[in-house]
Amino acid sequence: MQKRTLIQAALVAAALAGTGAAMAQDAFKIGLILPMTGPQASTGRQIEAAARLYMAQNGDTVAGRKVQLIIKDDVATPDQTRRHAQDLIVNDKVNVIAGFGVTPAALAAAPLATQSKTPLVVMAAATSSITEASPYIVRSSFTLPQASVALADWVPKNGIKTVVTLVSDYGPGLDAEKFFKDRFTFNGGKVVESLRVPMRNPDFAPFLQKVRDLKPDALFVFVPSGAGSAVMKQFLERGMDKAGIKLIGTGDVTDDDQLNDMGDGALGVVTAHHYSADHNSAMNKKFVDAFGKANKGMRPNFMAVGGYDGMHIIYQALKATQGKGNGDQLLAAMKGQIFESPRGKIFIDAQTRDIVQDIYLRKVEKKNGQLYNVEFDVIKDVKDPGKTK
Ligand code: VNL
Repeated sequence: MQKRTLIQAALVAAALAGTGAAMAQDAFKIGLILPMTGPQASTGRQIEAAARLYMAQNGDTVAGRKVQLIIKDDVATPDQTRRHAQDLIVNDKVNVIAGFGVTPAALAAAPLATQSKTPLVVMAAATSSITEASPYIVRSSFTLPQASVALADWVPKNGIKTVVTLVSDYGPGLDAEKFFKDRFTFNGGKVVESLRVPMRNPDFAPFLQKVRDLKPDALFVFVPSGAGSAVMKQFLERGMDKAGIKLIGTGDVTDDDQLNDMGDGALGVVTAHHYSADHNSAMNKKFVDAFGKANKGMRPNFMAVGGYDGMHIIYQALKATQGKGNGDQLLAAMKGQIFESPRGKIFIDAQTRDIVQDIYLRKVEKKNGQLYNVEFDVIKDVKDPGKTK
């Protein structure tokens, strides 16, 4: 044989072998759509780090399939979310789409999940109604009603009778405002004013001035992850704490991604949430440790835990379907999962596809020179109070 023919034959053989190998272990693709840049970038950074940690700890081959992450930056903008979701489903032929840093992003992708029968795992966004936007949505994060109702039960038992609410003016903020107010009022408290700040580039100053003038016992705040330190800074600069107004909220405001840099002014702030990096369990200690080691000392926040658990839900579904499940079969295997998360035991309600979890009351305290949300009470197995059915 000519040298040339030999080379050609070798190339053909290699190509055939390549095809065979590719067919045997056709990758299982997870399209992760996250805000990697822009004001919500910390959410993307936390979730990407958590997803990569999960894969490093659990291997990147499941039931014989190589798992591949494809990360797309949507800058938390629904138009870009939709474009990426379309591209991932049609061109990359992903098996699952996941991530979704903000509510408008999750809602933008929902119809595409339905049309293509692709499971969509919401790892961050937390407006109650999201899971109703498509029967293919499963959530590993939390809902604002879960956290707000828990806080509204604690507050009136602790000397707070009047509250002003201050929320970001979009889905999760409106949920927080409504569910806090309804429960607090039912418990005999009074919301004297409800203020809403724009989601994008909020200037809290005029709102905080108004709160100072109204002088409630407490200010209830919801702002998305990443905006908490700006609120805290202006709250302290205006001397609101010295004027006797307590800061309370869902745990988004004392986000573990920023808390340690907020300074001692944050001490004593009480919030309700599903995850604290300080959560006392063997699994969480291991998680926080490994997360820090893999990410230059970064502390995981509630977004990270949503990403980590979302990956677990996907891995378990892939295992349960022996690596061969189509969209409907994967979705069926995601419903009803129960497992231990770094936050405690969690459960994916098969009926609603939403997460059932413990909600903790926490107070900012100093431990070994660092600020933490220290859990002091727990409400077990909280379903989303926002579900209408
Ligand atoms: C949302 C809810 C986003 C809670 C958040 O941070 C958050 C949302 C980015 O549903 O848009 O802390």
